[in-house]
This record gives sequence, structure tokens and C-alpha cells, in this order.
Amino acid sequence: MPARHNGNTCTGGSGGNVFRMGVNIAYSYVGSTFNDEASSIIVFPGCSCTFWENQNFGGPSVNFEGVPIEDDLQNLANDNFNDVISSAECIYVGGGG
Ligand SMILES: [Ca+2]
Repeated sequence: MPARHNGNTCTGGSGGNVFRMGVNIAYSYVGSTFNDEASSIIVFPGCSCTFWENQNFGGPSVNFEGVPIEDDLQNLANDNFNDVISSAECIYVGGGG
């Protein structure tokens, strides 16, 4: 079943350690569990999420717009962002889901 924005979070996933980000929220540090550990992320339709290599929104960044595709899984390795993200921001832009 495709992931869906549920009004409370913009990212999620299934199984294992899942980093769930709220809507219209930014984390200057994603926390020790996910820092330099995330390999993939699900961005729900209607959300726009940006991830930075360094804390405090520093260094290179990558942006994902949630689209209603099968499972919405974004492989961070495709953007050379595997195991590097340290800060993140997600906003709800609407129009998805
Ligand atoms: Ca990092």
C-alpha cells in the first residue's frame, strides 16, 4: 500500500528504525539514531522535505517532493546521500495524496 500523508507526519516507512518527521517542522539535528545512518526515506504526497549533510542545515542538501507512487521510497544512495544526513526540514505544500 502506498504511503499516505496522514496529517501528522511528512515522512515515514515500515520496519526497522523509521525516522518520522512532522509537518512544517525542521530538525537542526536528526538525533543519534539516524545521524549518518539513513539510507532511504519515504516522503508522503503533499510534502516537500530537504535533508542536509551537516547539522544546522549545513553542507550539501537534497530535496524530495512526495509523489503518489508505489511505496514512495526514495533511495538516498541515488543522490550520494547514503549515511550522511544530519538535519532535515519538511513542509506540507499540498496537492498530494
Ligand atoms: Ca552528516
